[in-house]
Amino acid sequence: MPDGCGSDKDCKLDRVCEANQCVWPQRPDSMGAGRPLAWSSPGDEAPPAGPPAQGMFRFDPRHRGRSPFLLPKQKPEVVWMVETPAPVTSSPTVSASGLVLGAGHHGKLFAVDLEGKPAWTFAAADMMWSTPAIAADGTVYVGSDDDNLYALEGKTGKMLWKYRVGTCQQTVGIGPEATRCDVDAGPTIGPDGALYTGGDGIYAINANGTLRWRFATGGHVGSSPALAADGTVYAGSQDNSIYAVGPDGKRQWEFRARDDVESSPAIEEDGTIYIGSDDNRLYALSPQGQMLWAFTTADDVRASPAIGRDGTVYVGSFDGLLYAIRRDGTLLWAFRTGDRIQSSALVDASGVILVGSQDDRLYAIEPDGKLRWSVELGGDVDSSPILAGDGTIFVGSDDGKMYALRAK
Ligand SMILES: [Ca+2]
Ligand SMILES: [Ca+2]
Ligand SMILES: [Ca+2]
Repeated sequence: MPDGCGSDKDCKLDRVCEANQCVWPQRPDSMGAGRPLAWSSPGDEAPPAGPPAQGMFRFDPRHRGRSPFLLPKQKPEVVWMVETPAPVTSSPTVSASGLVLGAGHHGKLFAVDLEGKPAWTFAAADMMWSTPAIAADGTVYVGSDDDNLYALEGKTGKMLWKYRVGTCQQTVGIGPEATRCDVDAGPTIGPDGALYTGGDGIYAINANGTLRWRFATGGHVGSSPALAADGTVYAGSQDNSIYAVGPDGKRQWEFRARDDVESSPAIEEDGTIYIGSDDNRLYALSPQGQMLWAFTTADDVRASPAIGRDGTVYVGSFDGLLYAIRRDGTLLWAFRTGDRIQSSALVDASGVILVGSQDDRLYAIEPDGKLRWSVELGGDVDSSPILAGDGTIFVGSDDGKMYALRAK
């Protein structure tokens, strides 16, 4: 009786004990699905009617990287890991039914339970950099370098459909034509279930796998689109531009950075868009596409910014520093790690920041910039960590492992 329980205390995460079984409490809305592990924090805009907050890259369509949960005070330990033969750079995702999903460069999406026991795997024809997304109905979406966006049945991993992005003549392997149409971006799920991702442009794909619109760009889009409350879609491209695309798929504006934009945008409550570029800058743009300020670091900003509840923006740079930047674009503090930062930071409910570095460590940093703890893993931590309701942290590493860490 693995799920047997006498009280709610016997149940992991936020499950409750009913009839001696640990079950997910029903959500108070009409969705019918089990309660997600996280919603956007109180005071945020109402969450979109659908996906749980950790059901996609950066937790929700605004991409603020805010967790409603608390990071452990004490240094956590690895409680289990999933081993794969290739780096895991995408961010894990936790489903409302208690599956942890990871995707790796070995080309597979793997689903394990909250104790790391394998549930299913799905193999694509090429590497996966994409963070899996989970819709309210349990459908799992992930992209692959084989140029497809896949929709999978959440319980079994069975493929429901695939959508081929672009018309690249070579779909797999390396080289410009093999990579131009890669689906690297973790799909963003909109309130109506539409999926936003990138390839040889920005794509909006209906929940049934048909194309809603494609917005052509001059370069590959690896940036995961962010979706504003009014339906505007923002994404960066390797053509150096940041685009705003209307719900109709038409261009609203284009902002030119000075180098590739691999970072994914985050949208502040007032509509300000934050995004990094290989030109070493973090940009703050108005909803009309005007530059409010640019903060210059010493190397590429590929990570996606997180926005704290007080408006502080947190982003790492290839210069090895995690920056905390005030709303006006001035530096609050910088925290030095031992190598490049590609990982996008998470902000917990009390403002503590969690980020990985290529020095192989995962750092928890207090809101004042002081180190709380760090944990050494087996390789670069480019993956963006996520946090579950019981304080468990899930993160991938270049050593091929997806880790679960928990404090005693
Ligand atoms: Ca490809
Ligand atoms: Ca650069
Ligand atoms: Ca390293």
